[in-house]
Amino acid sequence: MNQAEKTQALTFEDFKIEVINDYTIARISRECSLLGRREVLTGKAKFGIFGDGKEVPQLALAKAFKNGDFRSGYYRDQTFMMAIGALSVQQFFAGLYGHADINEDPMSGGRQMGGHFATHSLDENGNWKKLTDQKNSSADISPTAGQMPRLLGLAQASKIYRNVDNLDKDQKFSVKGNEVAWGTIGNASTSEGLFFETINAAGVLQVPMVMSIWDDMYGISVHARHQTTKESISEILKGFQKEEDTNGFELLVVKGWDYPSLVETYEKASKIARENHIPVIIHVKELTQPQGHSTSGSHERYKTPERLEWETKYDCLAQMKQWMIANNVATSEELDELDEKCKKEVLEGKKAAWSAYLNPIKEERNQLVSILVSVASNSVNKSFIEQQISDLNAIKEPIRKDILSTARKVLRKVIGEPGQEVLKEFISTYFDKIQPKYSAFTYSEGDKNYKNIQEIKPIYDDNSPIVDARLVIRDNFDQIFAKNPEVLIFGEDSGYIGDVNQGLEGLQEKYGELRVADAGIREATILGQGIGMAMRGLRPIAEIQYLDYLLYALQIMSDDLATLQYRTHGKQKAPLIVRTRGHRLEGIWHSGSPMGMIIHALRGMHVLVPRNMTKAAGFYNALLQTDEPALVVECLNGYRLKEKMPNNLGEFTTPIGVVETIREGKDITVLSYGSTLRIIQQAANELSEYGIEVEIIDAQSLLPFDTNHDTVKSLQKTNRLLVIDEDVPGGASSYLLQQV
Ligand SMILES: Cc1ncc(C[n+]2csc(CCOP(=O)(O)OP(=O)(O)O)c2C)c(N)n1
Ligand SMILES: [Mg+2]
Repeated sequence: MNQAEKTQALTFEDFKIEVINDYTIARISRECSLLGRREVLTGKAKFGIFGDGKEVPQLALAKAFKNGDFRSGYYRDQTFMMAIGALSVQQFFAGLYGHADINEDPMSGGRQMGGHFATHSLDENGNWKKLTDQKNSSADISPTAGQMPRLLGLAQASKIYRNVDNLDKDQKFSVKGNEVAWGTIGNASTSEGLFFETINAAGVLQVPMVMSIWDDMYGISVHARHQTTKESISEILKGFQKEEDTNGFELLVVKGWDYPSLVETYEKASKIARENHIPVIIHVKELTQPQGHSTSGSHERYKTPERLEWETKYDCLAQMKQWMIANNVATSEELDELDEKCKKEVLEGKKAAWSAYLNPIKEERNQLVSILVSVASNSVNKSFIEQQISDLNAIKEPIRKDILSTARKVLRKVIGEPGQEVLKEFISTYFDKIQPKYSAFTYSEGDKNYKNIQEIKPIYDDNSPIVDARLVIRDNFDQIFAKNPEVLIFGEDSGYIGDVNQGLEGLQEKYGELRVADAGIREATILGQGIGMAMRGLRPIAEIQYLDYLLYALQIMSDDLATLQYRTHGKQKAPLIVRTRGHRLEGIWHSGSPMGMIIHALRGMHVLVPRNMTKAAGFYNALLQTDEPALVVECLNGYRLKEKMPNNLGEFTTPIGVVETIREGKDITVLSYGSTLRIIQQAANELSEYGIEVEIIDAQSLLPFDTNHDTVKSLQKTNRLLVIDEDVPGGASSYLLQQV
């Protein structure tokens, strides 16, 4: 061999190794799906939804995926997660078993079903890791297409980092905006409005987003003819294609079993999106679902024999194998041997996951049993307790409920005996130890929790002018933008005219079109822009024009934003501020105050209802010090009222979770919030003429509410409570009553 031949041979060797490595990952992933289904059907796991039939395109995606990039996808992506090194076989099974330990199931610590993937953006102390040094996956949610709005924001962050100065000096989140946000979605889920809303917005914004559509012609049992016009998503998306001198998308179509074409397509897409910030859609056709949709059914019920036969032949792994043999990458025998090896590896990983899941519980059982043995020795109920011990020991695979209910059954019998105290102690320490595994991180548990924010009062002097209240909020935003380069705001009419009530007047001119931006009329994706950008270290403020229209975004706030810290066991966060305005009852949609609906949907967020613009400004200043998502509802009829301009704009804070007594009185406590307070104050003045003194409390913060219990203290004094608001009967006022 001469040098040239040697180099060529070497390159071919490298190529072979890479392809075999790819195939191995895909094969292991397939074996996980096959064994995973069996684990569910034999009762070890409750439900399984797997990535079989979608392995090969995910290898191609993983090859094009670089450090700093983000995925926003759905439950089919296990092969991708394995290929980027974020999911091992043992972790895959830990997720399937719902192992309540974030070190065992790094996707969610057992909080989500298997198939909901995530990487860790935060360290043990809740601080950002260097996201540009790792491959990132935003945490999946179950609602189909729910990953789309967030994807838009993840992509937009790159655009902001590339074009706004003085951001991210340490390159923790971005290296010059070179990161791509990769979306995945099933063909049927493209029927959702969120899909189309996101595609349109990405075309307008021109952000580095690559959207893969895994097309297997079905959504559970429902065929493409019921899902998609022309039965082809790429056909109908053609109008979004970029032409010379227009914005738009690059649109690529590729067969899901064609490994070399997939690798080429993904490389191309990556380059277009990364370098030029042009979004790309990849329609990956001819995929299959070898085991059907999930463990809840079998696809023989709805696929024809011809379709099933086609799926066997065009199974992407079978096709990749054939291609490898045809191209001398490996022989058929070598691949069969490799398949066997993968199968063994998966079996071992599964076993390890099951022991890791079961052993701590067995250990807890042993602790209880040894306590019960000693309790029994001094008890008149000895034989009853011994029976309980033997029943508990007989359970081959105990769960925590078995342990706790045995402890309680025995406790009921030994009331009054010396064993009572030991058992009570066991039960309460068991709860203290175990409960956080299931409930921690509904809110941030780091030092940026709202409880750590100091209250700073607004400062006035004799010369403080009295102004239209909108100027207080505007000048406060001005300070916020000047001080914090990572803050940006966007919404309908928020840019050029500075919002419908001119609370942002002149700020676009001052801070640029990227930081103070107009957005299309598309509330869900305005929210998604905020979520995605907040997940990449920016401090977005998403503006929803009126409270009445928050409902379009409520689903994504509830499912995605409010659950993020919880569902990742504190490993991801999106400290997004949502700004809106409402209250004042003027019609069905202009403008109501459906606060009950909102606070019940948004546990995991703060919901704040400032009564005036100074209070609102103080909330924004406070929220920027926390790392928790929040909704601020300004009073729609408050912008033209007069308020005194504070001297310390951008600094004073309104405390979160603390009420304010705005009038003292001894006869009745009236609790309210927002616009109604002014009416109540007038009524209180009238009542005073009749000798009735009303104590008025402004709730200000509905979630969390009154953490100092000041309302109860007032009630102890007055013995009477009236809760007033503009919501429907049984709405937020019922919540307040329940809290008090
Ligand atoms: C909003 C919503 N509606 C219904 C479901 C139940 N569901 C889960 S997956 C699915 C079908 C999705 O099909 P497709 O997008 O083609 O993905 P595939 O499973 O075929 O890969 C449905 C209806 C859901 N998770 N969310
Ligand atoms: Mg499908």
